[in-house]
Amino acid sequence: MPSTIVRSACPYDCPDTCGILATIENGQVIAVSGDPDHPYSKGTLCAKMNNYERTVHSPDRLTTPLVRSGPKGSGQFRPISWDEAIAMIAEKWRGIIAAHGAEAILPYSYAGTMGIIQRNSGHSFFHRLGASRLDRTICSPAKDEGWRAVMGNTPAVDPDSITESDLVILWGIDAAATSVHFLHRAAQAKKRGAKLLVIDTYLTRTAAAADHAFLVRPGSDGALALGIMHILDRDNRIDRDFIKDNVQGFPELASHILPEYSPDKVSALTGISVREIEQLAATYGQANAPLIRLGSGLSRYGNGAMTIRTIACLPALTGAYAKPGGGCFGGTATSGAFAMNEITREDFMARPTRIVNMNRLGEALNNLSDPPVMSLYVYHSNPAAITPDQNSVIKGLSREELFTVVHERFLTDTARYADLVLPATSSMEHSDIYRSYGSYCIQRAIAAIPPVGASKSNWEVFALLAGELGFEQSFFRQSTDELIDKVMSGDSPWTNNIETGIINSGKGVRLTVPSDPSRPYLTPSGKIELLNPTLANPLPHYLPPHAAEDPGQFWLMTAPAFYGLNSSFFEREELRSKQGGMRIIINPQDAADLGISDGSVVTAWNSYGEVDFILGLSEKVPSSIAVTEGAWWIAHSPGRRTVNALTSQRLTDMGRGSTFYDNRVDIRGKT
Ligand SMILES: Nc1nc2c(c(=O)[nH]1)N[C@H]1C(S)=C(S)[C@@H](COP(=O)(O)OP(=O)(O)OC[C@H]3O[C@@H](n4cnc5c(=O)[nH]c(N)nc54)[C@H](O)[C@@H]3O)O[C@H]1N2
Ligand SMILES: Nc1nc2c(c(=O)[nH]1)N[C@H]1C(S)=C(S)[C@@H](COP(=O)(O)OP(=O)(O)OC[C@H]3O[C@@H](n4cnc5c(=O)[nH]c(N)nc54)[C@H](O)[C@@H]3O)O[C@H]1N2
Ligand SMILES: [Mo]
Repeated sequence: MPSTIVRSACPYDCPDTCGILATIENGQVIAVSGDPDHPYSKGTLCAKMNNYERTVHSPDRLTTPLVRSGPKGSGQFRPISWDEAIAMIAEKWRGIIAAHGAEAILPYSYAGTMGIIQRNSGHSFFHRLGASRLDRTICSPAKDEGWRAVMGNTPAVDPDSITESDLVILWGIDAAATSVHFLHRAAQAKKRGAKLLVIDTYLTRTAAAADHAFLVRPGSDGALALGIMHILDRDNRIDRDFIKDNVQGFPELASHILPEYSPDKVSALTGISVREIEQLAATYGQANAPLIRLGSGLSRYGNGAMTIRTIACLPALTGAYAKPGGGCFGGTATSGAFAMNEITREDFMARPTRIVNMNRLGEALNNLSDPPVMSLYVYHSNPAAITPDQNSVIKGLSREELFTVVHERFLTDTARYADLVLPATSSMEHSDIYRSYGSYCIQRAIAAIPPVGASKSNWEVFALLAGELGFEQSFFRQSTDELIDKVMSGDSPWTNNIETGIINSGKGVRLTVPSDPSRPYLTPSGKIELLNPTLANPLPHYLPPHAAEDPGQFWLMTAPAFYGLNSSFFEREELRSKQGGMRIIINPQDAADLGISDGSVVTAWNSYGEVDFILGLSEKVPSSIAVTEGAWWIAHSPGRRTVNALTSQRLTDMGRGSTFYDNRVDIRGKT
């Protein structure tokens, strides 16, 4: 049979949401490449997606429902049919609901697929069931709250405006790993003569592409931003006309806060020399259209929202927000473009049910009462690997009386603890509509091949469960494509001038960001709010991170892997070996002081747990920092735990977010 090319979208949780072209032969994906017609990714893919067919047709794909036949966590299962699996879930849940109420059932999902339908397809079902709700705050809610504190609902600039930037600062983002198409644009800007700076805690791959990298002490970026603002004010590099018309609270910030943040004090807080702070402030102050690209790393601390809030104030001082190519880009928020209520169906809830913070799953499984969590339904997420405080999560998953269902493509660390495993389709096997958080593009994708084995999509499983439980709403009898049509049917200025035919053709298209030139800042005051009277701290100031007071020689950077994405892609042996195994990387001098050597197995530990890693040494990592990249699976780790056994359930200052980077550890040779 001749091969065909099918247009599709990358489903993973990455800001780029690339357009892909899949070559299909005999109902199998045999190759993928970048779609040159995609307006943002323009024909290139990352190192992980280049061989997506190896994930789709991996010999390790789950192909049939499995029921546990050994102790929890043993990974021993036997196959059963879908009919038996669905009947078993319905029967167990009926019993749990009768004994404890439906809130004893907890869904757990995040971003295995970013497609709007498959990602959100459990919401309507669990609302109708009356289950506990999950507060999905593991990624970057503190970043959103920090931005909102200053800019309200002001949309981010189009990342393509970078063509007009004369200074680009990649702040807390390893763009080479996590947003490679933005890095391409930044590198082009540099070629044109723009300056490219990186602010991070160690010299990442991204730092290698920059003119200069500033290495801060973890969690101290807010102080750095205040120090820059202090110098801009001191040196009169402030755009007073812009401030007068567009900014609320500069006089208060300048008189009450900035005087405290002298270069000396900021140097002591950040670990950056006074000379470098002066140099950074001067470079920023002299730039015409400086663009800050904010990552999420620096928001995953106890002070994360305040850090982002403080940095978001910076472009207001020089008027950079009004300059094409200037400002601050943290990510795009496009839910306004879609009729999201058509899929979430809050109205199916008989009453508002309990909300459980996903970062505190360990606490919820072990300690919640009234009712306790008696069943966990996990879909497109791998909490045993990616959720903080792994020991607590695994203790909870080990509870004999907990009925755990995991809907997955692979037998992940979480699936190993399931009572029932359901096989999931990959994005090649179901249709969906994709949006992006790093650009303003959307794309509709069709199923390019039949399901692998007996796998089913998220939506198909919820539709089956709704049928088995006798849910009366005809909503649950719709197809994925009908749902996509409904979500796209709204009358929205974002989509009104895109032809439906173009969206339905599967091409990536750009949304139109609604804007009103007479009201550029969508805050309550209509101005950029350096002073936000609705907050407990009306003015930004420096807050220390949680771990400032913790013991431990090293601050642990739980960074993204270049060859992995959270715990995804670790099914691919070639990517694991390119990543160099599950390593922890420290400065050679620190290793010499501890008497531990390159390539040996070491144990990192703190009050939450102990994890074995292969030791790596690099001058790119400053003293007292330890870097580990990727959320590895326990099966591929040198010990019995992975990175999140060292992270905590503590939350951010606003947004109830995760604090993955806010930890310290000690390291010793493995005994
Ligand atoms: N290859 C790859 N791509 C990914 C992912 C992945 O795991 N791998 N994950 C995806 C997901 S879910 C997300 S949310 C995005 C996240 O991508 P980003 O927005 O880039 O955020 P992070 O990757 O969390 O953190 C990026 C950087 O923050 C740095 N950092 C940590 N603490 C501090 C600090 O205190 N100050 C400063 N200045 N820097 C600090 C880290 O060293 C790291 O280099 O990427 C997505 N893309
Ligand atoms: N140490 C540390 N931990 C982190 C982070 C970090 O930087 N450091 N990053 C955090 C962040 S930002 C995030 S967003 C979270 C992400 O956490 P998760 O959203 O849990 O992401 P993944 O680890 O990629 O796991 C997704 C799972 O979904 C499965 N899957 C894919 N498609 C489908 C589908 O269509 N249906 C079903 N049922 N399953 C599917 C995949 O096989 C995979 O096992 O991790 C967080 N954890
Ligand atoms: Mo994320």
